Amino acid sequence: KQKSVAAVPSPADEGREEFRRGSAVDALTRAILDHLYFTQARPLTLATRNDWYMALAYAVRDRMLDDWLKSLSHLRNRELKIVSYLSAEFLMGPHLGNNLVNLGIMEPAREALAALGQDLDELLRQEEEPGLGNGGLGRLAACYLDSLATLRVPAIGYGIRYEFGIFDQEIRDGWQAEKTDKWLRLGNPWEICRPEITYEVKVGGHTERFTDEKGCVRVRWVPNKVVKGVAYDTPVAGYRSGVTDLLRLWKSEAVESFDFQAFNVGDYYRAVEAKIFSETISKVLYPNDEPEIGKALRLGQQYFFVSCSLQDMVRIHLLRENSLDTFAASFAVQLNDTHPSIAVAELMRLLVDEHQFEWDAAWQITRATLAYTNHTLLPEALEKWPLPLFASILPRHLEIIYEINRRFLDEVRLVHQGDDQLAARLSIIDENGERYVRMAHLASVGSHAINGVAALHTELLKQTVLKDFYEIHPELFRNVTNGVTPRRWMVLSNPGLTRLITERIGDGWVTNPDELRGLEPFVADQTFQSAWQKVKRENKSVLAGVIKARTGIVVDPASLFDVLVKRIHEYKRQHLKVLHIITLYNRIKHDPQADVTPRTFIFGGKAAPGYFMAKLIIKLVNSMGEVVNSDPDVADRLKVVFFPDFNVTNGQMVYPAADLSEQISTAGKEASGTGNMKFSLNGALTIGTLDGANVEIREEVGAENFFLFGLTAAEVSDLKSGGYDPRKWYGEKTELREAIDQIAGGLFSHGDRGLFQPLVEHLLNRDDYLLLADYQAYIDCQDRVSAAFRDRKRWTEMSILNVARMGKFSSDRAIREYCSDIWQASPLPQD
Ligand code: T68
Repeated sequence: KQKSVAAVPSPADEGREEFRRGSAVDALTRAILDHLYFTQARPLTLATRNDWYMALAYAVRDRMLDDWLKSLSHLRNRELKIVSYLSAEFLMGPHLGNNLVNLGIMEPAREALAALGQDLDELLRQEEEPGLGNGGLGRLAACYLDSLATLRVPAIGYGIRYEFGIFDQEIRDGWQAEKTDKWLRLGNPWEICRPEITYEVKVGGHTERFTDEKGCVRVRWVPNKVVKGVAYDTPVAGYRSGVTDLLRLWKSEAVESFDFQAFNVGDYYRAVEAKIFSETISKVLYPNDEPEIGKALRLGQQYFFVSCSLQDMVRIHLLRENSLDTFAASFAVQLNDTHPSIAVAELMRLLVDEHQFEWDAAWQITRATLAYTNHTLLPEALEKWPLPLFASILPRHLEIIYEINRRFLDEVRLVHQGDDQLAARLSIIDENGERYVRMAHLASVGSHAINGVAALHTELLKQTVLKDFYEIHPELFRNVTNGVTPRRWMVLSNPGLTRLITERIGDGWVTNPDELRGLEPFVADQTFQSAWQKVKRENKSVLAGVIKARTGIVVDPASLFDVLVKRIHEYKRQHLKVLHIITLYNRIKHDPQADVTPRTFIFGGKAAPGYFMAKLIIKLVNSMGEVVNSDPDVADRLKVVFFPDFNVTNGQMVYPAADLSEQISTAGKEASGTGNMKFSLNGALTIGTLDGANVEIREEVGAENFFLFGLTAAEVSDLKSGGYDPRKWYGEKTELREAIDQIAGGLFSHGDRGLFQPLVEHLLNRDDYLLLADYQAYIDCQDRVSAAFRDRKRWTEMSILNVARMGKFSSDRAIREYCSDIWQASPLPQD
């Protein structure tokens, strides 16, 4: 028992140390100066911009601590279920601005800094964003943490503290060049290292059977390596909710005793090798938005963070209760795609091998705890691990998976007697040719709920990749349409629009965006329309300035900003957009007086470093842009920009400045999309296919406020099964043929016919994503867009209605659905 320390003033005493907690300008000023001196060890005269940024960040973090420590103490409260979001990626974006918004201290902080001769916006730009994710999936995890904290749901996001996040993209001679992301270089003021919260994780080796003291046969895993995971905690503040949740990321290190034996016999290098192996695990994010098949390190990363996280949950649970029987009442664990799906076998291992549970009891707990979100239908993107590789890293888990599979298939065979095909299709082990562990099957068998991320996606999931699972267990399936946080994606990134909206309808919409409907009465209001246009115009001017600075290209803020930003992928069809631009270019070339609506085409997005076709598409955008931008006939009516290094920070500038949002994936391929929501929330109109969440966005904003084109998912699959021949379309559509011939003929490659040959060949001979079939519909729809943009009043009305009707796509709504339909988790009571 601790001695009473009542005589010592506790830092938690209310009223004390105002400068550590207060949000008034002078409290903040004192706090910043204090950190500059005592934390950064800088006198005013020598402080760099980074010192100021760090001092401010620490001052802000201090203001999160009371809520945070309160939340951490709630973790011990057995009444409360904790949501545990397991994700290999958390694409948090810069923390400072978001925390200022959520704590409600943006303006006092600005004033405090101004008094100190500092500009808040400059310090906001100083932060290197933690790019610990590839794209939508990682960003979704970040939006969900924001909503969990805002809704006062106790939650922990568990992931990996990659030393190097997603690479920085540069464009050299039109090609993507990757630069290592060194986000930790200048320090990270938001995280707190917890050197006492560490777990050991075994790797490799073999298993042994032994009889325990009670006479039961048990299994012991004898690894050939052990690594240590150390917790790094980052607070995630809710929007004025009084709750701060936890992002706990694991860094891998060598265990203290690393290869002591080798050390003793003087084998220094072997000892150091073991250390290097340990530290490699959390070294770098795989920069691929598709799984990396057969990469041992990737499987090692997945197991590493899952094992640390589950061990941590077991520890927390045992602080609450004395038995693991009730584990599922303490934690709802969500698997963000299959990347953490090894959790199924790991939780079984912890319960059966380490805590002596009977198999059936352990299985019941495991399934009651876990739930699985699927994010893709692309067959090539479904994770699977070659059996020999899997066995060499996780020998015990493979045995457990065999046992899970045996029991599962026995049940299947019992109900569907004689259907061996069905059992083979459902099996966790793929036995067609080389043998694999199918992670989506493991996740599905081990979960009590399986969800897709948009209505269409969930339906297709039930009809395609998880059809057999749906047929045997329809009750497991749910849809939870994705959402994004209005705090980062409106309040922080679009202060002009936020102010305008709030002036009219108050600020309730920030946590209850259905209130945006209150804007509808103003759609036709002249003053409101002008103010609306002015905000958009200012956002466009800001972006134009940044574009000029980063690319040297001058763009006109009065032109239609037509934006396509997302990872580069053939199914997302950036090259369909290229065909559109070339078509407009040709119309001008054929008739220089042609009446074209001036447009600025803005592309952005990273290509996986090993994805050749995606990189070639980037080169094509840039090469085509050079020709179009410099042609005197075009006379600046069309401008093409590739905005380098699209990330969260840049997204915050781009979405608010867009007039038109391009969501043009082949129907049935984009699981949901979340960029589509960010655009529309910021008043851009969408041109899109009936894919992913576009379907629901269109339903909400109204068909008349959405530019729809293209084949439906059903038409896509019919066309493909009827033997699709892209050459037929090429032969029939003159403008299309002209554009493709120009790419092939070297018009955009200084006469080099070889450069884009792979792309052209792909389009003419395979065209997996049906660009040619959708081309004419796209062009015709774009012509309607051009006409609509000329009617400013009508366009503005459509823009206002888009914002007013987007409430559904708040991540708060999505999190409420997860809480009630999947997690059975509830908010903390108000204190
Ligand atoms: C995206 N997936 C979906 N994956 O493509 C998108 N994958 O439609 C959806 O809106 C979003 O998830 C959120 O649900 C991804 O972003 C990855 O980034 C990824 C990374 C590694 C391995 C596989």
